[in-house]
Parts: sequence; structure tokens; C-alpha cells
Amino acid sequence: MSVVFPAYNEEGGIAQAVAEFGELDAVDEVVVVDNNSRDATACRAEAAGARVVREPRQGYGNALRRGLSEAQGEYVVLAEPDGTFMSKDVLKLLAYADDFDLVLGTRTTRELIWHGANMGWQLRWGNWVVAKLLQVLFGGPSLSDCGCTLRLVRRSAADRLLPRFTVGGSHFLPEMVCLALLNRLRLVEVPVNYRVRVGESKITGSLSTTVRVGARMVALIMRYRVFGR
Ligand SMILES: Nc1nc2c(ncn2[C@@H]2O[C@H](COP(=O)(O)OP(=O)(O)O)[C@@H](O)[C@H]2O)c(=O)[nH]1
Ligand SMILES: [Mg+2]
Repeated sequence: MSVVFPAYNEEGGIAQAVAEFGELDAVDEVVVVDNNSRDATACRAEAAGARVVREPRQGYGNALRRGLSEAQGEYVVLAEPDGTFMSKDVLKLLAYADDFDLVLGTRTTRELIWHGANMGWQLRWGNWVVAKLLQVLFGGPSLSDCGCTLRLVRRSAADRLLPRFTVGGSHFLPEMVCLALLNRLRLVEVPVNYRVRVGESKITGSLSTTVRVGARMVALIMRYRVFGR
């Protein structure tokens, strides 16, 4: 299994994240995709035992796409190195990996949203509404969180999706789900923990950025529904 961390100026949490996820017996490699960080992200990641690859094209989607293509494992787990996700939740994803091509985390279970985590009602409901739009338009499985990075994908499924991705920015996650459903991959959601972030949030930290990313997600989902690509 490979764990992929997209990283843009994450020096505050990267070493701890690499150590915590790398410690799991199931994990064979931790790949950090350094996306033009101007801080000590890359050297701290390397010192903590990660394989660091540098992706010059800026963007969350570009970083994850690069990580998916670099990862060597039979299973690839996408996560974030900012302290928000717990490594033990990888085992929940793994429990479904036999029966599904894609196992998505969902941060909607009240008991698993930690005190102080950046999951106010606007974000929670915004993620839910976009996920439901996707579910209804694609007649898909139950979906409740369109913005959760923590997810597991089989290598074979990643190889089918990689040449089809078009999004390099922050609205990448729903594209992965649209393409998976259009390609008849099997997917399921499981509840995961969501904790307080270490360092500065670059996507959902401000309301205006969040709304802009949400609008792009909706436009993307409509595009895939109408044109299928
Ligand atoms: N926003 C953003 N995040 C990036 C980029 N490249 C890599 N990332 C990483 O993508 C993850 C998601 O961003 P984050 O700031 O945590 O957004 P949040 O989870 O909504 O607070 C983090 O691990 C970032 O370091 C980029 O160009 N822009
Ligand atoms: Mg984050």
C-alpha cells in the first residue's frame, strides 16, 4: 500500500504525518508530492522517511494526480499531511478494499468530528449538497461528502482514471468520483475522523475560496452529466 500526501507549505505537520501513516503495518511507502513549497516541507518529509517527488504544476489536483501515478502500491491511499486525518482510519478503508475499487472517507459523522476541526455547518452542508447532487445525477451509491481527501483506490482503478483526469485545481475530488461512476467502478463511503488542522488551510480556510471551489465542483458535475467527459 502507498500513502500519498499532496503538500504545499506543510512544514508544520508533515513529519508527524509521514511517521504516523508510515508506521502502519499495511503501509509500504509514503509518497509526498511537494507542490512548490517555499518552506521546509520537502526536507522534513524526506527526513521522516517519505519518498518526495516534486510537482511543478501548482494545484491540489495536479499534486494528487502526480501522486497517483508515482505510487507503487496495489492500493493507493490519498490523504493530507496537515493532522486532520487519523492513520488508523486507513484500516477502515482497507476493510472494504476487497469489494470496492474506490473507498471514500466521509467526514459527516458527528462523533468523529473533533472539537475545533474546520467543519462548520456551512462546510458540512455544502459538502453534503454537492455530494447528493452527484449521487442523484449519476444514480450513484450513497454519497455525503464531496470534499474528503482520505480515500483508497486500487492501482488498476487508478490506472483507468489517470488518463481521463482534466482538473488540476481544488475541485479535483468530484472529478474522480464522476469518472469512477462513468467507468462503472464500484465505490463506497465510510465514516472517518476529522481533526484540527496544523498550519494554514489553503482551500476551506476562507468562505470565498470555499464557495468558489463549490461552484466549480457543481459546474464540473453538470459537465460530466451532460457531456459525459
Ligand atoms: N490549496 C492547495 N493545496 C495544495 C496545493 N498543492 C498541494 N496541496 C495540498 O492539498 C491539501 C489540501 O489543502 P488544505 O489547505 O489542507 O485544504 P483544506 O483541507 O480544505 O483545509 C494540503 O495537504 C495541501 O498542502 C495547492 O496548490 N493548493
Ligand atoms: Mg486539509
